[in-house]
Order: sequence, then structure tokens, then C-alpha cells
Amino acid sequence: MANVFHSACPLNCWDSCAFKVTVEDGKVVKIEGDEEHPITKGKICGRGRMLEKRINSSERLLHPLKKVDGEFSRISWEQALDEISGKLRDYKNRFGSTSVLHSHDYANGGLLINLDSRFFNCYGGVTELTGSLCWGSGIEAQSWDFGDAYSHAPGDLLNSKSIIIWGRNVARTNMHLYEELQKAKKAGIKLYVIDPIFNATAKIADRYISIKPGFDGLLAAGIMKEILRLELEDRGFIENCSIGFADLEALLNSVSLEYISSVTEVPAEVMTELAYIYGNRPAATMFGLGMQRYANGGNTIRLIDALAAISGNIGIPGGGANFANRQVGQSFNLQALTLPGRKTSGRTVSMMQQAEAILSAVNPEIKMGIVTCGNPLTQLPDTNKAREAFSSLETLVVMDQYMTDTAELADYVLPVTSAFETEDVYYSSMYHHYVNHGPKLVDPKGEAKTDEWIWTELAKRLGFGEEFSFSREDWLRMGLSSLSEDGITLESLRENKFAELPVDPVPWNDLKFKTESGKFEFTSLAAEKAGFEGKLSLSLPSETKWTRPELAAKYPYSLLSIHPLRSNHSQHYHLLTPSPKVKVEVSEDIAQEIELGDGDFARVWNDRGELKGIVSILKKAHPGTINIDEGNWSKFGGSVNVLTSDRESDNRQGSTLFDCLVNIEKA
Ligand SMILES: Nc1nc2c(c(=O)[nH]1)N[C@H]1C(S)=C(S)[C@@H](COP(=O)(O)OP(=O)(O)OC[C@H]3O[C@@H](n4cnc5c(=O)[nH]c(N)nc54)[C@H](O)[C@@H]3O)O[C@H]1N2
Ligand SMILES: Nc1nc2c(c(=O)[nH]1)N[C@H]1C(S)=C(S)[C@@H](COP(=O)(O)OP(=O)(O)OC[C@H]3O[C@@H](n4cnc5c(=O)[nH]c(N)nc54)[C@H](O)[C@@H]3O)O[C@H]1N2
Ligand code: SF4
Ligand SMILES: [Mo]
Repeated sequence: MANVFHSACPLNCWDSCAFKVTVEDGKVVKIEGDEEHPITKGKICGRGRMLEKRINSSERLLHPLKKVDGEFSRISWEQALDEISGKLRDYKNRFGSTSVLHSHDYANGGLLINLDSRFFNCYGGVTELTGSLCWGSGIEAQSWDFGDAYSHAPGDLLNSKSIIIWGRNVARTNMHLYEELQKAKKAGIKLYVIDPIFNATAKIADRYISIKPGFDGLLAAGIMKEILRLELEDRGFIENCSIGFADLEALLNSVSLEYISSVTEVPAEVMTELAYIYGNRPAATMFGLGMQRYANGGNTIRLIDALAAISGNIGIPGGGANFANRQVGQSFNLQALTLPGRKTSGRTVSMMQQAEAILSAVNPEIKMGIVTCGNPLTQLPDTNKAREAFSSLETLVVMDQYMTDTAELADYVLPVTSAFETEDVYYSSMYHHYVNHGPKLVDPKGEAKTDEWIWTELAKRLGFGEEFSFSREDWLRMGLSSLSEDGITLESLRENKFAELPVDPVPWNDLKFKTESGKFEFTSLAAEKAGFEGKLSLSLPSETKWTRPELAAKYPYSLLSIHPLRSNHSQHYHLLTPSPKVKVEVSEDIAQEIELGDGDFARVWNDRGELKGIVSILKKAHPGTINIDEGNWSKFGGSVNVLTSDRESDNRQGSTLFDCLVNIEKA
């Protein structure tokens, strides 16, 4: 008998879709969109639909595994938990709790995934990661400017006169925004796309602006210069709602439009045109995350924030500097779930440089790593270093659903549940402001267990079992307790499938900001306090012909590694048919220069590593640009991250994954 149930997508994505899931004889057989969801309205992408394959695949990990003499063999949960808790106790006694590293990312958008922090806090505090490969530079940048990173509700876009898609690959990564853009176009709203790649979103734009990778901050500076020259700025906002404008003006006066045009490779007339667009309020800026994955990434986002601010596009319907929507995650009671006060010691290392930390940390050395919701061997920069580091650990525990490149290196692999095998509530702090309910629909495959169950069992063995003496329902109620006044409870979510969170649809509309001054800060006091230069600058990426001429002579091309169409990071590659291959996309000028054609085999390399793949020519891409999609597994040709750098961005909270020079030749 087939039955259809409501559920939600757990994948790390802008869209956080609601599902209808068909279950037949205890097995998930089909996943569709739920038409009743106010934002996602019944449409879902292939990655969501493919969760059916992900949950049922014969490659799922079904039993705990232990590596002995280089070979994995099946062990019981009892043995796995006893041995792992024994190691945790032993390392803590001998070297302190920070000799353990918790490596993780955001692979599951469920609320209860946050119990990992509770476990490590109660354990006493481990070496934990700060910053983010994904959005770290931009979040920090907006925290400096506004005090936090908030976005307008999706529907507010239709109040705009123009929409500037600044480096977001909407058609591929954020399908429901793409639908809004199509609506907006029909309503006569003008669409601008700024991106080094002429992508599917650029195809529907009124104007596509091709830019040299990493130079968007300078472009924003050029547009601001034109806004001020043409007197299109919002004097009221600048005078009453901001601090530091004089610093910005001095910076803009220090360069000419010609210089900006020459380095950004954007004609001066385009900056003038964009000045009029921003001046003709309201204009909505929709940031992507690509352009902040550079050494100057934080400053880039801050310059674009400044552009939205001086043009009076902050706090008004149809405006906004929309990077992420942290109001969403902040709605939940994460304090209660994670117990930060229980940590007695702690050490932080940058998420970007966790491999370096494993190799070089002292007092104490890192002895043990526990990986959850992450696949660092494909997703971290500098794969060769990551491989060396994760292989060097005395003990590596990986909790995953599949034998990933990271799991292959583990001493213990623990099988975890997939979507639909446990109850949770799902949200994404990136785009819309609804939380979706996902009930348990089927029994876990094999002996797979939830992350929560594993933490609970380990906690019992380590003597803090009372902090984990709660049921799944108790945990969900605890996390939702901050929303009960708004009528959002576990019961209401079970009944109504999703709920609109009580967040501001037009953030900053009272023009009161969460910064120290309470104003928009062109010069950031928080940054100064933290020992950074609080003023905006005209900084460049780290790997360019201006900043590293000797490197650029050897490696003349910019390598991007954008998100794959058919996979969420590394999560779907192994389920694709035919098996995936490395695709090396090159701009037309490179193809001409190196005499490469579609289908040729090419080698891409730099001092960090090399990768080979099949050439595909990128029509209209910015000259000198190469792209290899991220997320690919070793067995299908390898991850692009063999080429990327583990350098941190300017504000130290982000990655520089796209700040990467390479060379290419026919192989
Ligand atoms: N299909 C699919 N969708 C996804 C994901 C996935 O793996 N697959 N991942 C999800 C996650 S975790 C995230 S973080 C989001 C990311 O969503 P996006 O930000 O849309 O995607 P990215 O691939 O990170 O960013 C790439 C865009 O930035 C452009 N870009 C790169 N460098 C620059 C630059 O210097 N300037 C400008 N203006 N543009 C630049 C690229 O050409 C590309 O169009 O996507 C989510 N959605
Ligand atoms: N070169 C390059 N590198 C990148 C990027 C890029 O644009 N270019 N993008 C970066 C970005 S934006 C992001 S967000 C990261 C993503 O990096 P990751 O989050 O590490 O990547 P994923 O492949 O999504 O997932 C990691 C693993 O989590 C497992 N998993 C899924 N659900 C669960 C669960 O419930 N419990 C446990 N324990 N495990 C689970 C999956 O099976 C998968 O193996 O990659 C970053 N890396
Ligand atoms: S991956 Fe994103 S767009 Fe696709 S179904 Fe999941 S939430 Fe929706
Ligand atoms: Mo991400």
C-alpha cells in the first residue's frame, strides 16, 4: 500500500523545500514537492528527488566498521561505542579534551544536528572550528556593517524597480528565487547579473556584466564614485543613520574611474549605468557567495553593502543587501540545545585551516578527529594537505551514510540515518523564513542510527548521560521553546507541516542597526576592536598579476570551483548515471590560446596539485577564467580542491576557494 506523507528537504541549500513523500511497504519510493508550501510551492530540484536513491542505495553504510590492518571489518555498536568512548576518555585524561578535533560542516539542515555541540561542550570542550568555507567572509562583513546578516522576505522582491544578482548562480543553486526573478521580469522589473560566468540566470537578465573574478568590491567603488558625482546618494541616510562616511569618501577619491575600469575589466559606462540603477530606488541586491571566497572577500561584501547604503536602499521595501538570513536560525533556542556554559576548556582553529592545525597544533597535539555532517577530503581546500592531516590522526571517527573519501581514512565509520528515517524540523538561514517539519517515515536502513542516538550513547559511557536523558520529542520541544509565544510548537508543526517564523520581512526598516554605534558603519568599530582596520579599502584578491606577479607568470588563469548542478556538494556524485567525470570549463580566449576544443583532455595545475578532465568551452565567460565544479570524489577523477588554497579571507572568517591561479595544457 502506498501512502503519501509530508516532509522536508534536509540538504544544505538556499531553498529549504517542502516535500510529499510516497512510502510503499516501508520504503520511500517517490519524492515530490508540496504545493501547499508558500515559498517552494510544489517545485523541487533533482537533488531533492534523488534523495529517494540516496536513502535506498545499496552503497549505504549499514553497520559500524573498524579498520584493522588497513581493512574495514564490521563490529557491533556496543564495541564501537565502548572503544570510541574509551579513546575520548583516555585522550582527555592524558592530553586534555582539546586534543580532540570536531570537524563538521552543514550537510543536514535539521535542528537536532546541533546536539553535536552539546556533546562536545559537556565533554569539556574540544578543538572546534571557527569561520566557514561557505559564507564566513560575508557574514562577518555584514556583522561589521549592520550588526548582523539579514535578508528581505522573498515576496518583497516584487517591490523593487531593479534587481541586481551579484554573483549568485540562481538558476542552479536557488530555484525558487529564479521563479521570483521570472515573475519580476514579467512585472517589468529590470534584472542585472554580475558574474564572471555567463550562466543560466545571466541569460534572462536585461543586462549581463562580466567581471574579473575577485574584483567586485572595486566595481562597487566605481559605482559609488558615479553615484556621488551624479548626486544620486541618499543624504538623509548618510547623515542620520551611518558613521564613517568621510572615510569612504576619502577612499573613493583616492582612485580614478579609469583605474577601476582597467582592473575590474568593466567599462566605465557600465558603472555610470549601475549608479543610476542604484539611485533609482528601490533596488534589491541579491548577493551570491562566490565573490566572498577570496582573500579580499569580506571587504568586497562591505563595499557592496556601502553601495546599497549610500544609495538609500537599506531598510526599504524592495531594497536590501541580501546575503543571508540569520534571523531564521536565531529563532530557535540553540542555547538550551547546546549548553555552551558546560564547556570548561576550548580551543578554536579556522575551519579553512583545520588540516594545518592537525599537522601543527601543540599543547596539546590533536590526537583524535570526529567528523560529522562533513566530507573534508573533498570539500576542504588543499586536498593533498587535508589527506596528509586526516591520515596522520591517531584516531579518526567518521559518522556518515556513505563510504566517502573522508570515511575511507577513518579508524571507525559509524552509519547514520538519512532523511525520512527520523523526525526533525528543517530550516535554512539563507533565503526564506519558513521552518518545515519532517516526520519519521521509514525505519533506518541496516543498523544506521541518528547522530543524536550516537551522542546519547557516548554521553552515557562518559558520565554525562543525564544531559542526554531526553527523547527526540523532548529535544525538538527544547529547540522550539523560543517560538511557543508565536504559536509554533512541535504539535502545531506536525499538524501544519511548516510555519512562518516571526522575522522581519524588511530588515532594518527602523534604521536601527545591531552595531555598536546603532548606525550603519562604513568604518566598523567592531572590526577595530578586534584588531582589524575598520575602514574600507580597495584590496585585491591574493592571487593576481598585481599582488603576486611571479605566481601569475607561472599560473595565468583564474580557477573557479562553483557548486555542481546535479549534486549538493559531494552528496549525489556517486548516485549519478552515467558515472561523473571531471569537467574543465574554459573561457573562449583560453581555448584559443592553448588550442583546446570541447572533449579534449586537459591537465590543470599549480604548486598545490593537479587535476585532469574533459574540456568544455564556456561561452561568453570572462577572459582567463576556468571552472571545475566542486564536490567530485577521488574515484571519479578527484576534487578540484587539490588546487585551492587554505588561506583565510581578510576578516579571517571565510575561505579563499576561488582565489586560485592555475595553468592548463592539453593532456
Ligand atoms: N545545485 C546546487 N545548488 C546548491 C548547492 C550545490 O552544491 N548544488 N549548494 C548550496 C550551498 S551550500 C550554497 S553555499 C549555495 C551557493 O550558491 P551560489 O552563491 O549561487 O553558488 P556558488 O557556486 O557558491 O557561487 C557561484 C557564483 O558566483 C560566481 N562568482 C565566482 N566568483 C565571482 C566573483 O568574483 N564575482 C562575481 N560577481 N561572481 C563570482 C560564479 O560564477 C557563480 O555564478 O548554493 C546552494 N545550492
Ligand atoms: N572548491 C570548493 N570547495 C567548496 C565549495 C566551493 O564552492 N568550491 N563550497 C563550500 C561550501 S559553500 C560548503 S557549504 C561546503 C560543504 O561541505 P560538506 O558539508 O562537507 O559537503 P557535503 O558533500 O554536503 O556533505 C558532507 C557529508 O555529510 C554527510 N551527511 C549528510 N547528512 C548527514 C547527517 O545527518 N549526519 C552525518 N553525520 N552526516 C551527514 C554526507 O553523506 C556527506 O558525506 O563545501 C565547501 N567547499
Ligand atoms: S536541494 Fe534545495 S532546491 Fe532541491 S529540493 Fe532540496 S531544498 Fe529544494
Ligand atoms: Mo555552502
